[in-house]
Amino acid sequence: MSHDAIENLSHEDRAFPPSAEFAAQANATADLYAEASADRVAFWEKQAATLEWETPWTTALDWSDAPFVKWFDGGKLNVAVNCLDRHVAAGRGDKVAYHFEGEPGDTRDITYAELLAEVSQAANALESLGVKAGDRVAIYLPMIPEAAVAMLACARIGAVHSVVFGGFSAEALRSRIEDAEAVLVITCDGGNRRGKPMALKPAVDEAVAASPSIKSVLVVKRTGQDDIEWTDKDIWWHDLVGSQSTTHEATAFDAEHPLFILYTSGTTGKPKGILHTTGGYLTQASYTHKNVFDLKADTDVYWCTADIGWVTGHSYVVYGPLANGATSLMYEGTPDTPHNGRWWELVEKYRVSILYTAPTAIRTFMKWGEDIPAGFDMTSLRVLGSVGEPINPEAWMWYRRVIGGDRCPIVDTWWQTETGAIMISPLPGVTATKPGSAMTAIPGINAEVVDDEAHPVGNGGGGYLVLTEPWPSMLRGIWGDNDRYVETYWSRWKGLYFAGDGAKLDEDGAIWLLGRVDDVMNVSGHRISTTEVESALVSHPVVAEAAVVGATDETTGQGIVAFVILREGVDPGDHVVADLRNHVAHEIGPIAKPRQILVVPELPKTRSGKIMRRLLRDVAEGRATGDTTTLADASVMNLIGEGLASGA
Ligand code: 6R9
Repeated sequence: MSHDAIENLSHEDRAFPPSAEFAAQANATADLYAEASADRVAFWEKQAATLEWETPWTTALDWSDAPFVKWFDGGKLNVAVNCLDRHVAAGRGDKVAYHFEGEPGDTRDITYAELLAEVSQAANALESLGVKAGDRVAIYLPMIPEAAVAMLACARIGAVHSVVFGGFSAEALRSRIEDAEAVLVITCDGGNRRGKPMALKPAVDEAVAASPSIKSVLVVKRTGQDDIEWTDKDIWWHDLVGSQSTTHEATAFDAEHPLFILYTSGTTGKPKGILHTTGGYLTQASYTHKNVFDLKADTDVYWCTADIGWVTGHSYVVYGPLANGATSLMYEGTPDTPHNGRWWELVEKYRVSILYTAPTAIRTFMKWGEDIPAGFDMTSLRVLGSVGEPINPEAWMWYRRVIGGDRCPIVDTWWQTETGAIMISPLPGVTATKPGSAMTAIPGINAEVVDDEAHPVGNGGGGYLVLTEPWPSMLRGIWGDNDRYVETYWSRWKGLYFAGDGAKLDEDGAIWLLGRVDDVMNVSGHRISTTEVESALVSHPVVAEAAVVGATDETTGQGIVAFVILREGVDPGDHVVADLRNHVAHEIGPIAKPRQILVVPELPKTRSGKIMRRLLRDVAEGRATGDTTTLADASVMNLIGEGLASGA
């Protein structure tokens, strides 16, 4: 496979340094970069030492069997003890760990002491079912407190959890159970979604019927739907967990003991079970959460809107915040129920000070209009985060102005399921941020942008993002498939981790993520990223969201085809398409002018908000659409088809 480096086309001059006031109180200062580059491994040892270890490690980093790594070898710790017991022991048991808000408006505040008691009960319950350290447990739950309890109970007894997003199908659940040979499923009757109960149990019944490895199914009662079927493997959570002792003696596990598997889609059909372990993972989740979000555990109310079915939910709803003793908000439902201001109502109600969400959500709010957030008091906010996709400069500016009141630093955080925790991000009290750039690798992390021959492209160049040194929270492999691990991430260039993302470096050395390399188009020999064209489209006042794909073109190799959603109230009119084509040509250059622009009502997205360009490519090239099982909402492709048929 040979490609020319990506062309560095667009240009951004705006920069937003932190205020002197913010910088003066920030957890992380510029010294952190100097400290980490002076001795990277010693730097990570210092971060690891902020956790509670039962036995200290003997070797900080063992990279002798690369790309298989060991961090903090010889050390022993318990993740749940670090997330719960030590805070309670330090007299912080009455502090709220989660403010839970259900979609119907039911609420529950759970303190660290209460969470510890509940996790202890759940740990006892798992042991009573015969679950042992190293066994795999599938968790298939909506965003309810029991999801965090179930994960922590597994961690406490050394069982390996595999969280499967509640929106996934029975078949997706079954194949993940099979791959990990899970012995237990933790699920519930259903969750609340857009004002209605959404049943989960039927999918579990179907999956478990075809999964001989499953011995029991633990069922949380959430919606109280009375129409659920009951099998002889099913046990009510409240019966079994509720009757256990609220204390549980935790044992410490090796730093490299497996903590969880999380499946992520690969380029081929079979999902990859990304494996994370204990000590290094918790070290980096906790360090990044404290420094990237500037967490002040005593005063902040932190809200990461991610679902626990996504890695962001693992590292930044559960492990990072709890390791740091934070108070978090957890919300069950969708942003549009019962009205489009629900999130901002929650920010006002709980005085949320740190908000971490995805560009897709921000662009949706832009489409709904800024008068909605304007109706709420959001002066409590002080740090804003973004993750999941490149954030277009226009969405970044909107986030800063409308949500952040022009006052909050934005941290655009690049990382992956595989990296376990944040890798590239501004530090909010240090970095002068540029709208749309994740800026630079955080202290302790080494990233580079290289060309086909693995040569650094240098400032002003474009190519592939690689990581050049092992990091504590890196994946330890793909469950049951070491060869695929080496092949997927380490075989393209020796000694470099290939992330699969295109990136460019600007004149100042800031990193601009350009999307997955398979999303890069080749138009008449120019390699143009979908992200740049999408950002140009979103910078036009009538556009709310855009997705761009390269469709086979007889003359140019690939032609640029854009799918756009217009902002609320905009009339598609006669000129819009022509105006937008010219706008892109003006913003980037005539080479990037889309061959075709289609106005659509929705875009196909995965659960974590990533646009599935593969499906749009099918539309653009006039094919039947391929596998849609990972779509968050499977009806979207029909909407697009109908929109196109009606002449949009
Ligand atoms: C955390 C998460 C990983 C892929 C990654 C990249 C994209 C994530 C991004 C970003 C640009 C950011 N991505 N954060 N692209 N800027 N700030 O999203 O994990 O679901 O495994 O996806 O997401 O393409 O390679 P995961």
